[in-house]
Amino acid sequence: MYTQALDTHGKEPLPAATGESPAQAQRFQARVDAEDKIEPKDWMPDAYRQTLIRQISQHAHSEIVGMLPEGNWITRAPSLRRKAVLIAKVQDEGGHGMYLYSAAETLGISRAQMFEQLLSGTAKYSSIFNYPTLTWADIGAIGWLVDGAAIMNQIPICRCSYGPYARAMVRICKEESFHQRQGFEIMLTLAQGSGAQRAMAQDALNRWWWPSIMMFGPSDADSRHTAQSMRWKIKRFSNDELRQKFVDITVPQAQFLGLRDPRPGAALGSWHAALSDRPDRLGASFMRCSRATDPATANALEARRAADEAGHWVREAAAAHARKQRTRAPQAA
Ligand code: FAQ
Repeated sequence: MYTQALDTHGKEPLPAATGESPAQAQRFQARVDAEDKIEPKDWMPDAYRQTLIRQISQHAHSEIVGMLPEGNWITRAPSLRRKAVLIAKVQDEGGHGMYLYSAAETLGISRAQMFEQLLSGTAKYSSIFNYPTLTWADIGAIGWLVDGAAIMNQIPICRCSYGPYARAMVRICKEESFHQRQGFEIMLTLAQGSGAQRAMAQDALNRWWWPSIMMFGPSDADSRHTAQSMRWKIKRFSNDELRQKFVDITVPQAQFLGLRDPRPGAALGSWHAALSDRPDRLGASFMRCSRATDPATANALEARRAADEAGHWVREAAAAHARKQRTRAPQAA
């Protein structure tokens, strides 16, 4: 019943659904204001449903695409311990994608539709996962900065108004917290190592710093969805508020590691100064990188499509096995 409207993927201004009266919208807002959780069977405005589908599916896609840059390093991890930890982390990210797809499905969209939107490039995912992982230090920087930014953004979502999304986030945040610590530990080991290792850690910070602060989305002035999402308590803080918190926490960590400010001649702690230093970094290049037409995005999507095609026979075999089990079970009983 809801799927007809889903082709818009939350981007078009939605007409009021039949029967969506101002009184209903007011009652809904009152529940949100009273911190009630909205559950799948509750009435909700169509635009609320669409906003959630857009955000949760983008979030799920980010977790799934985000497995790729780290997955590339599993065979090259420098010790058995690091390999085991990285395998566990990558597996966790896959699990996060699955919880989130399940949460989005409660809104009336199917997993197949979400995958189709990812593979066709109509759905977005966090642009950070289009950047290459060149050295082992990048795995440290991803854990420390990318998972660190993810936690900063996602802890408030544990209190978001939509029950299934809020509940999925509780476990995800616990796991992301472990991911952040393992990344920081890699950075600490490198920062305390040889000159070459320290240089590798510094180079990783220089390359991942900007993309990680872009994870919070465009600046508030350019954000399309923040104001309404905050009214609905899907978002609790604006993009710039969260970004500033992240900078405030991360800068002392960089100093503890003995790493230098990645921006030549600028104070690392000042996000606003950073914006005025290099407005291009957050503006045009960020939006370009999040579009399917960007070469890095196109490559990542091509890799996903190839993986989807290569895995087709596995899904078919699993479905055939499940069918066989179902027909055998009653006979056995
Ligand atoms: N990249 O109006 P806003 C992770 C788009 S999980 C690309 O501010 P909103 C775990 C946005 O979609 C990381 N596009 O939008 C991990 C919108 O496009 P549209 C993912 C971006 O939704 C770690 C347009 O810009 N986390 O890292 C990005 O209110 C390590 C206007 O933006 C989440 O998804 C971007 N970075 O706020 C896995 C958290 N940012 O649809 C593996 C949940 C924005 O209008 C390894 N999501 N855009 O065409 C959110 O909190 C929000 O969706 C924001 C964006 C804050 C990301």
